[in-house]
Amino acid sequence: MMRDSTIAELAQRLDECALQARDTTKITDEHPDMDWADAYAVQDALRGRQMARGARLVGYKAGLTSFAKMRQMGVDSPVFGYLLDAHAVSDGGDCKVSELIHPKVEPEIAFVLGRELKGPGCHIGAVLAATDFVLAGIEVIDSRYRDFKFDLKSVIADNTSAARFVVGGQPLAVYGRDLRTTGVVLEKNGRPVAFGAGAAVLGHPATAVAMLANHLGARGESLPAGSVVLSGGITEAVAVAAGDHVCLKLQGAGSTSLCFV
Ligand code: 0L1
Ligand code: MG
Repeated sequence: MMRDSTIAELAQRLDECALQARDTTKITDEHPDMDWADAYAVQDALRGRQMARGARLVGYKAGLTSFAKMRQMGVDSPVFGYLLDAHAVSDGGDCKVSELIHPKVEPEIAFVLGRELKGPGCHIGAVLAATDFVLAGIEVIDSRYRDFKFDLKSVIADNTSAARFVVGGQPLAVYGRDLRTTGVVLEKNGRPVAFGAGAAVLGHPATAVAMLANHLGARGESLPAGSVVLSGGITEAVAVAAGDHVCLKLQGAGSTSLCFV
């Protein structure tokens, strides 16, 4: 186990990198013995710092849930993080590139929960029963690590690269809908750049939400009613720069978009 002072120091470093839009080397370079509990302890300390400044927790995310993402990042299991009000961009709104290091976008199915979801023992059925509706979601990821080079423990500490997200305004009920075959098209500057369907995420995106609830349950936490949950990028992440307009179409749920300025 890492010392509390080391955890606090690492959280401070990652927090300052995000605030100042500057990168750092991955923390396992200096702490090769960091374990999974340490990694999530740094993430917790980071969240604690942000909430002490007044941020509000609005949701959670699962990351690296598709084979495309796992292959892109050279890792082999999902990771979990949190979403704050400061991460939210309004639908069609602007995202300032000067506040970020090297942003990329991912097409996601966002779950909005009508009921609390608490592990252990969550499965697809429990997730669908607790889900009010899903929305089209675009996650903007921005690793605080140089050149997006990290291992799983470093990326967990860095809140799984969470930076910004936007969701659409057309809710899609999950009852009677097969989210595995629900398609997405991600467009950059009016051109389609990535396509996929929900099954790209662990066979069914609700599986990612169940894994997240079970992960939180093991730590004494749950997914509260009203949470938004990003279930993971359906395709590889796409790099963006100032001037780009990104739009995601989710079959049956309209679209959502944002402009990088
Ligand atoms: O949401 C994600 O899939 C990102 C997880 C962290 C890895 C990355 O920065 O791509
Ligand atoms: Mg993501």
